[in-house]
Amino acid sequence: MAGTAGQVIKCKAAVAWEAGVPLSIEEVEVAPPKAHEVRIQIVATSVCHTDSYTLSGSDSEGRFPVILGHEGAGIVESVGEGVTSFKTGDRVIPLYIPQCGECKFCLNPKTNLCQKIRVTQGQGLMPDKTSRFTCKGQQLYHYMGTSTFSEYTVVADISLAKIDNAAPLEKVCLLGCGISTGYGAVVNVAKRAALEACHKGWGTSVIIGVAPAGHEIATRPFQLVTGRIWKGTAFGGWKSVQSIPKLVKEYMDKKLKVDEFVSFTLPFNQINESFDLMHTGKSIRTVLLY
Ligand code: AHE
Ligand code: ZN
Ligand code: ZN
Repeated sequence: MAGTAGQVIKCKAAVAWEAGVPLSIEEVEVAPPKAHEVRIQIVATSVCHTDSYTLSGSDSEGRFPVILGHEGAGIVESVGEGVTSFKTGDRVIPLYIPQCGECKFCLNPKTNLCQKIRVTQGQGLMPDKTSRFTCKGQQLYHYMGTSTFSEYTVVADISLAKIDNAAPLEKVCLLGCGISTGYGAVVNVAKRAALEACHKGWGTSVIIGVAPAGHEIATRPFQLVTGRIWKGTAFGGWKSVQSIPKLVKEYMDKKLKVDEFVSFTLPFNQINESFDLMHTGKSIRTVLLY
């Protein structure tokens, strides 16, 4: 076991104290993992539009103060009681859609939306309804079950994929959301994007983005009457625990491109700049290294 197992770890994190305010780099305390939880050292994380969406205050589930971040990769530091699939030193990618393997959703091949811990995850808490993060004496919320904007984070053991130990974490972190979502939407769910652009009679349009609470989308019924299919998907439809290691392998075998999506690599302290680079369209993804 690591020398830090069982102890509170003090480390660097980007804290969102309130909506609409830039993140602040703070020293936070990360409690040890409880039963069926894993504490991870995040080596690399990237920023996704959904982090920005939640930071803006538009996310109906957004809670503050919080440690955002859901696209990361790291190394297992220690595991809680009853964890059998992971050990210290394993390379891992945290999963904002878990795969418990036993809920009604996991047992249905039509969906990847495991619901085992969805309620507490949406509340910004671990499955036992508590948080592992504190800063300046205040409890911080978790985010999407991952909180990768912290040098150390704690996730449920069903929210983690073990990957090839040789995979470059500063690249495969992108498989935690963006690339998997876009790639999966195409290969698992559809071949086209906009409903208007998809083929009359059989084309499928897939919604993958997030929208502010209360916003709606509309189309002319004609588009559907004429056989076009309109659906949505999260995380590209991948059943996460079993699929992410395969996507990492596809990347290692040079069958899936990832490096091409990394526009910049910056030190973690420059996280607010990576939000700016994303908003101004200068980056597809900025990878942040701790
Ligand atoms: N809390 C949000 C939900 C936002 C949402 O749709 N999230 C996507 C992931 S976005 C990745 O960049 C998702 O997978 N959702 C599945 C789920 O169960 O939330 C809101 O707006 O309510
Ligand atoms: Zn995302
Ligand atoms: Zn499940």
